[in-house]
Parts: sequence; structure tokens; C-alpha cells
Amino acid sequence: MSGTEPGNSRRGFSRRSFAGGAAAALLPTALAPSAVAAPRTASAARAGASDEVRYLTLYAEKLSDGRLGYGLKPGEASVPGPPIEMYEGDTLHIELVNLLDVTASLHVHGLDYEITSDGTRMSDSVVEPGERRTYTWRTHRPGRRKDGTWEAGSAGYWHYHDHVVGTDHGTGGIRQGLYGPVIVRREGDVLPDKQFTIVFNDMTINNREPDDPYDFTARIGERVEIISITHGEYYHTFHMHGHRWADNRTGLLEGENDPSRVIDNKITGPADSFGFQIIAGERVGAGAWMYHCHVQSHADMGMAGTFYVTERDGSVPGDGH
Ligand SMILES: [Cu+2]
Repeated sequence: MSGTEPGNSRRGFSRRSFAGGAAAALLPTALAPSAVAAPRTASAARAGASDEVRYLTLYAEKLSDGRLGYGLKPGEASVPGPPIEMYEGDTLHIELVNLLDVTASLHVHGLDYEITSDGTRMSDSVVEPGERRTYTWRTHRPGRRKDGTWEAGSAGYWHYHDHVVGTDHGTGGIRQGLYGPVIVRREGDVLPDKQFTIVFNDMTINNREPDDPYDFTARIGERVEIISITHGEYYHTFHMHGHRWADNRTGLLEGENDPSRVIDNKITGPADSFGFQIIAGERVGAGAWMYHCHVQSHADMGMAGTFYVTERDGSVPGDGH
């Protein structure tokens, strides 16, 4: 059982509440390693459409084990990098501090940004070693365009990554761990008790060795949010034992007539991302539930981990865990 990395720990996800309109630098506390623009608690409805402007500093650095990562403070980089959360309408100014000895950048999927925040060499939006640069990400609510067509909102499970280390596509940066999740919520979305990010990157999960699998834990009945991202050279299938979700934006059915397919297995390819929420152990009970890539040879080579669902007393039946 590991879990020393921010966002990966058994402490799981910390649901801090920020006062509306707070525009100061939102530096995370030690107890809230993963929350950036943290979600409000489910009961703390957001006060109006505040379109908050947030500020954040992200550090790119080399980890002691040689991997590369993003972190919220120097010396705290992790793989994956910290989850970055926003609500539709928010704007986030992210200053990237490059503590690596090579040029790095920050490129995001799914959000609105000007070309100067693209994070690519061709747009001259990269960061030299020892330098810093601010990227601006914006989001929007769904609505009707002037021509009558419907424009989707920004809400979804997205991700960020380097786009310049190794090659002009960031192939080396991604391969070594420079990636992380972005969650954009819609007002009224159900919030999780815990949150875990699972990245299939080449033949690894979260760039870990097969003998050091990414395992995570929740108590039975807790609402768990899983963010799945894929990087690298291969297609995979993401499968969880004993739990299933709706194949839509949130993973939750919106009602009895929601036509979304309910699944427990999803094909995913490089740069795909999706997320969903499950109730730990719902109808199946506590246990050491496997999750894995269901491409057989990939699973056999170690693309697997365990979702420990504990009883209310913290034990896992039949696991000695
Ligand atoms: Cu696979």
C-alpha cells in the first residue's frame, strides 16, 4: 500500500471551502495536497454566479526517483500532478516555475485559452530553466450561440501536460510524468468525498513500477471520484471490479430516462480523459477490489491496482489489510 503522493494518499481528497470571490493566491495546506481551486462541500452551494478569478503557482521539477512532476510547492512534485479544479465561469492564472534543467511548459485540454497560453514552442509559450510564465485558463457555461446552435460548457474531466520536454510534443515530459488532471464542475454538480487519479501511461499506471502498484482506499458508502487519463503509445481498457458508472459527463445518471450507457469498462487512448463517481462498495460490500487495464497482456504486465473498500471500522474483509 503506497499513497504518499499528493492526491494519491489514503487521506484522499480534502474538501476545503473558499469564501466566494477569494482572489488571493490559493496556496494549499499540508492537509489539502490535492485541492487547488477546491470544490465546495455539497451543502455549501455556491453563492451566485461569481465567475471567480484564481491564482496558482505550479512547479515543474525532477523527483528523487528520476521522474518529472508538477507540484504546488518546490519539493512536492508528484506524478500525476495535483488536481486542478474550477467551476464553469472561473478564470485561473497559473504561474509555471520551471525548476528543471530543460525547457518545459503547461498545456491544457478542454479549456479556453489564448494562443499565448498554449504551452507550445511554436507559440513561444514555453518556460526556460529557472524561468517562470503565467498561463491563463478560462471556462464558460453552456449556452446558445447567436446562430441558434448549442455550445457545450467547459465542465468535464480534462488534463494538463508538458508539451516541450523531449520533443515539440512533450513526448519526453509526458513519458516521465509531467501530467495531471483538471476537473471543471458545473454549478450544482455532486461533489465527492474522495478523489483519485489513475493515469495509464505507456505500460504503467501513474509511472509506477509493477511491484509498487497504485492502490487507494475508501470507506464503504463514501462517494469516490475517479479520474482516468491515458498517455503514451497504447490503447487501453479501463475496468473496475464490482462498480459501474454512466458513460456521460459526470458518470452519474441524471434520472430514470437518462439514456447514457452504464458500463464498468471503457476503452481509452492517448490523451483521452474521463471521470465518474461511484459509491464505494455499493451492493457489493467492502473488499479489495481490483481495477486494471483489461487488455490481457497489459494486465499481466502489471497494469493493475487495488481499490480497498473498508468496512466502517476500517478493516477490509479477507485482506489482512
Ligand atoms: Cu492496457
